[in-house]
Amino acid sequence: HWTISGVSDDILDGNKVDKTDPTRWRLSVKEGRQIWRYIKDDEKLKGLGKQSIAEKYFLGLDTGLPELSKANTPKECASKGWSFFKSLQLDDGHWGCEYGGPMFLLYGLIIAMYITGAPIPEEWKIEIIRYLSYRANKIDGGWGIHTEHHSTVYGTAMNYVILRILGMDPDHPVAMKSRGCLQKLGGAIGLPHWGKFWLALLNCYEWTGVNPVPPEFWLLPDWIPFHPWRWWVHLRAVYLPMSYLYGKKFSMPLNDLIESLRQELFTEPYPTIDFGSLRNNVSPADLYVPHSWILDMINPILRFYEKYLRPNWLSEKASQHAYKMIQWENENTEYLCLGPVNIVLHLICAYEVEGRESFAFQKLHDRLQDHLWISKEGLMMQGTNGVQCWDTSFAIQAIVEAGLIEQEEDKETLNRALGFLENCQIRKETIPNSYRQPRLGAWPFSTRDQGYSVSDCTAEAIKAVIMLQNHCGFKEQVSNERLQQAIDVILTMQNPCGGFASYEIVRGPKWVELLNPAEVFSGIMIEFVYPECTTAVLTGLSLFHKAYPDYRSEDIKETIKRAGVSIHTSQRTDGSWYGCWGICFTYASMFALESLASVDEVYENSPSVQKACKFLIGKQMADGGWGESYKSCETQEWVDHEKSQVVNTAWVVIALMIAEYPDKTPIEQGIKLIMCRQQSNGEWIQEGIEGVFNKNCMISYPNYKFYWPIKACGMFEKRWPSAA
Ligand code: LAN
Repeated sequence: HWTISGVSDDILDGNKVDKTDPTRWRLSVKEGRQIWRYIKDDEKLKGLGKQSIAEKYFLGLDTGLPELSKANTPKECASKGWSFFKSLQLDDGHWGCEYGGPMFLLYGLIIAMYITGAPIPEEWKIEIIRYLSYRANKIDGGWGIHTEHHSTVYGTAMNYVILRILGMDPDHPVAMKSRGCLQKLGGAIGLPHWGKFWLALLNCYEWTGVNPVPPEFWLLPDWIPFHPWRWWVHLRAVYLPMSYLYGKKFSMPLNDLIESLRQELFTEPYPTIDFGSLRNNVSPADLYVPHSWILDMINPILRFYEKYLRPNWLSEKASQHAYKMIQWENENTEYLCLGPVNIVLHLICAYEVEGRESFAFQKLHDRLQDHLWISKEGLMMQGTNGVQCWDTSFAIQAIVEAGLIEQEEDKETLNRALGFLENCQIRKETIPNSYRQPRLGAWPFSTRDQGYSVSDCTAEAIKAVIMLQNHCGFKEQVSNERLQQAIDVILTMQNPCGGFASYEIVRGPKWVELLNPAEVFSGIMIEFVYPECTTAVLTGLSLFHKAYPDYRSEDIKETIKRAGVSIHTSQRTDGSWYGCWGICFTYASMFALESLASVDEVYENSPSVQKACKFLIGKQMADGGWGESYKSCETQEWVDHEKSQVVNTAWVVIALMIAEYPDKTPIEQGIKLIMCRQQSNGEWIQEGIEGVFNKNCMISYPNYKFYWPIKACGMFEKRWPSAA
């Protein structure tokens, strides 16, 4: 028996939805593992004591931090920002955040739990309903592929399904409004591939209407240029359990709710729908990457094979092989899996093959909560199991570069952050032959358990470690030998063109992208060389080389040289760089200019730096700031945000300073904007979303609004000290 205090929240036009008592949520962290628990028991709650400042902040409660006077100088602004941000550090030394944005993650969790009969905790139900209700678009009640997107069939149909599984009545105003939106968009027949696939698992769509995902691809010889081992890790990881379930044509048994959903999701009666003719039918509101003609040719061939040629033994063999690889992925990631999409598919596979009582099912089930985060708007599923390592590396670098290590307390904070990075470094190889990049010594994006090496995450962590241990005299926690291991991994990751991709070297030819079946994501089939990854590696290697000139000196110099070439070739004619992981030109251009400066290319001596600065200066807004819309990522051309953004402004200001842009005025104007947006307790308020993947889906980096402005102000102060 437990209480739902706040009782209800007003959402949209006075509609009420339940909420839990925010003071009962507690975040526990261990080695980066973040688990939010709802404490129902009063005694236990008392035993746990008061909520921390961080917990209160994340839940939108009053943190009780003092109101300070407005900062008068960039230095004051940086220190005030730091004193706020410092108080959000978690017990194990890292910084956490809600890693939201994508609106296509929760449905996998809820459908998978529903199919497998895993009980969904009451507090999850309440808070997920609240989150979705808050996040519904005000105009039409639907959802897009991410939180700032227009309503699409994918977002609306799948999130509607969640509401219904979690027990929302179809006559509830929130459900009615979103259903109205779905009907207007033409109903669930316009879903992209993944949506159709998941509804087929739920028995709300016929398998005849889903384009093939044959497990047999895994049995092809490795030399085939489009063999799945050559695909981008994320597509590969999602395709694997999908192909298993597709091979089995798995569907849950029909029940009343499913019968009812079959009526609610479509505009025509379910039995009259000709699913076979709808495989390629995707609503215009959703479609981002239309099929290539090659894909449209291959799909019917695959269907023909399935229907008339496929021997049973072969599909059985393929399924078994796929399941073996699913087990490898489970073990390689301590059952966390690469991300939120494949873990929930793995759960269904483990249920199908080994049953609910099995070790695999239990372990995966336990790891679901690693992907959840509670905010003031409710419970969401995150893009990964967190941003632990990435945020902590940047936080350290920002504080060092802002010159903010002044008191003993700062040292302690950073010492704990360094300890966290030490803990995060990957120290074990994967199961042999599991198609993985060597990872010993690398750093991941989130936690060591997740265990996927990423080129730029490794480079940023190396930078943070060197700054503290070698430049600021911190006690060594990461040994030289282990730093060298990290360098060794990075050196395995350079591509022939000199650039770096995200998790692995590029394994397949570019034309494989023509097989992209996803319809809503671009650049998903294979790894590409990304300017941000290349620049991070270049800066990391330069810093390492200066600190350890004797270690693999020739290899490093050569790698740096070739990376430099790649950065120059990826510069666009207008002088900017297109950002693949942050929004957008401001993000990539900052990293690019930082890396060029690390090899002594600055405004004075480099025409490409001059061009880049000119580009950035040309985008300054009347209030002195910079603001870039997420539409830049979609259209690949600069689109102004309607308002200047603190984070974009910080990126540009940092870029201009690192590039040694000669005119102080625009930089100072940017700094003033950052200062005037700071709140009296030292924080900055969340503005537009900051990150992106696959060109079409945005994702938030809430800690960017802290460490980038702090770094910008601190760097400004170092260059132009304010009069004491
Ligand atoms: C991320 C987050 C971090 C990001 C950076 C380190 C910033 C980047 O420089 C390299 C790529 C990487 C690691 C990255 C890749 C794609 C991710 C994992 C994400 C954007 C977070 C979520 C996204 C993942 C693909 C979401 C699930 C969706 C699918 C289409 C499978």
